Amino acid sequence: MTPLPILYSFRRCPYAMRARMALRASGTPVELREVVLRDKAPEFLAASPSATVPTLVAADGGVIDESLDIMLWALCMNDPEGWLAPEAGALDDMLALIEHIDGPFKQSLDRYKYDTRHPDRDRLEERGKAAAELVALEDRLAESGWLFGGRPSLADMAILPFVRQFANTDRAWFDGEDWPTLKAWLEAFEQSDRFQAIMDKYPQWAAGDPVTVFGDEFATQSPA
Ligand SMILES: N[C@@H](CCC(=O)N[C@@H](CS)C(=O)NCC(=O)O)C(=O)O
Repeated sequence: MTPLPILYSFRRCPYAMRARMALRASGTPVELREVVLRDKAPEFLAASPSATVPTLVAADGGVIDESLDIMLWALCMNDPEGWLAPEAGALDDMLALIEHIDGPFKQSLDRYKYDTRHPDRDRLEERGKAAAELVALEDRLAESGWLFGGRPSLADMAILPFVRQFANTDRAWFDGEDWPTLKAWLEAFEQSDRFQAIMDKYPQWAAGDPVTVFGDEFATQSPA
């Protein structure tokens, strides 16, 4: 039997979340290896050039250590929900928006959330910059409910984990802002069966552990 692809993942990492969402949507089972960032397994360090999660090791040994590339890898094989072919706009439009969120938005989010690491920055100013990006998303969402039309696409699933991270930094403040469609969009994501499923908890992986199959409801633990 061909070995499963291996996904080095960390439950709370938004990059790993988006990769796990796409693997589920594409119906691609993987062997999940939970990484603890302050105690990275030697096998993970040997496999991942960047030593970041998520990292996927394909059955042919190829390594992908960028979350968006893992999403595209899975969805190019199988995309039953049409995440790569949105109702409105095209793949390039989605990639441009994702790049913007991964860039300026994520930078402000980090300076807001991890403000003690950025003593030279004003936390609330950074929150304001990130919020301006979310207001732009609200305008898009108000048109059709999702970022590129009336159903979820790659862009929604790549971006939502970061909006969630932003919201959770100060949920009371976030909930008090006037972005009703954005809030409904985030809530639909957080309440979805798929999101719940990708947030299952796994113990830290170590060599010799039984294989944890992620993406196959009927065989979550099978002997190595
Ligand atoms: N560009 C990468 C970024 C991934 C990333 O930065 N992941 C964080 C965790 S959320 C990480 O692994 N950091 C390494 C560390 O903390 O040692 C991707 O999209 O996969």
